[in-house]
Amino acid sequence: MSSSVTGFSRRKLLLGTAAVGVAATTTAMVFGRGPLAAGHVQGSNPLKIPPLDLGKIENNTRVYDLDIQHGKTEFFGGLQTPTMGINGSYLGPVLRMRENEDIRINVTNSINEDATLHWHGFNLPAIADGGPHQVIRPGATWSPQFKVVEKASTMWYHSHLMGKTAEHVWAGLAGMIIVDDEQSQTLDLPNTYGVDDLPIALQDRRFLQDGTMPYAPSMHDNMMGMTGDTPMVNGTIGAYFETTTSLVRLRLLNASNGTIYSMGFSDGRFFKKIATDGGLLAAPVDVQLISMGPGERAEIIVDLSDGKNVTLTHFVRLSQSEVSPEFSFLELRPSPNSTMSKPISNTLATLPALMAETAQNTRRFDLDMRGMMGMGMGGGFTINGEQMDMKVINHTIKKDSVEIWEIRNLSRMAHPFHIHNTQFRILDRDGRPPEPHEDGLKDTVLVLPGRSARILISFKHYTDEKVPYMYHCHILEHEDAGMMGQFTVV
Ligand SMILES: [Cu+2]
Repeated sequence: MSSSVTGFSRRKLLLGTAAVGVAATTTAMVFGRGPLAAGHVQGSNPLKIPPLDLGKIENNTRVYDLDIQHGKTEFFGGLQTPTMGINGSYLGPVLRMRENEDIRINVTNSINEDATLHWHGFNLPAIADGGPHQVIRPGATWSPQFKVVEKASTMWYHSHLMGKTAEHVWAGLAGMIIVDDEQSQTLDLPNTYGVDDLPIALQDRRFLQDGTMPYAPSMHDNMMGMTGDTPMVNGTIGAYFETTTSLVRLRLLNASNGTIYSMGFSDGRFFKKIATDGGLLAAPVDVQLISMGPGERAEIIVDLSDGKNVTLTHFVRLSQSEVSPEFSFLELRPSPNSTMSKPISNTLATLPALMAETAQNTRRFDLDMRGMMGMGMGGGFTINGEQMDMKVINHTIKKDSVEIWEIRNLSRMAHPFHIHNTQFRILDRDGRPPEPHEDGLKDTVLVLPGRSARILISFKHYTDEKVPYMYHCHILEHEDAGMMGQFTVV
């Protein structure tokens, strides 16, 4: 593909995933001349906004019907790319639901192979989780039910089939979920879907000349995570969006297989981060660049009242103070007739104080890669020296217990560590308290090489003696290669 096809210039990745991971989260980074000189990049395709799916109410339950299907998607003019999607050819609808609602999701598998759908970020019964043990056979329908106990947040769903998560997500089996709650709806925040409140699923893909994007990872891809040279938002390459309000809320989701994004704007402008993975922060935090591993979400508010076009961009760090634009994801074009938004609320949510002393137990999780030189498919990635075994329950946890999990990265690349069935808080990173912009509810924590993070975690509401939940690296190639373990809550 030539760059003229997309309207965005594309360059080779300057740094591998590990090196990109070094671009740690920071709130006061100085942009070098590079990105400023580069300016904003013009998009050529209107941003695709996934349909909003509110389900339907049946017997006080909100019911969604999802269909996993094969499809063909036109990413480039005139070329049909074989893909997979949910209720469509690529990705899925945005499901919207409220705290305390009972929901049921009827998931029909219309592809010719097994699949699952995992509800990433939710505290829910193990049998409803949609992990590797809840396989949906071709032609079958799976109907998990659960009560939404989460606060207002941006969650997501994706296939989580043992050994095939990476391939399925690459093909398109993922979608976003928006949770609302009563308190959040009284806040002054942009909240009109598709107008000033936008779902932004960030991905990168690698295309062949014929327009196909086969999942064919090399040895290097299996080690570093499968990455692409073509960025897309909601399946839109070279996306632009015409804004009509001075403030816009972007619900960022890193839905890539293996790329750690450092997200900011082409002119280096500051923006406000208002939410982490599992909900709103206590207060908005001003940031210039945020680091997001695969699986992580961040809600941000960008101020466009200066009327200037600006591009949502993934940067790579060149030095302590210099970054270079790597992927131009989305051009925002303020309409000259834009309306002034209300200033956003200064207080967003009430988060409980972190009390490490309430923990009854500490567990350690050592992330490592061994024998990298001779590593073939499926080898090399371990947690506490072990690889995922569907028949082994690695940890049994008491319901309602509070624990500290210490995640240590002994390897030479960054790993986003995700835990099912819970929203946790970061206690500290290498002994230092988390920065304000990540001091909120999390289900995935990015741990850089040689670093560690301690999290405070509890397991509420549900028990199941037999059916486990997963914890794993969310670089999907690592997960599929065994960097995953299982726990039950009893
Ligand atoms: Cu990993």
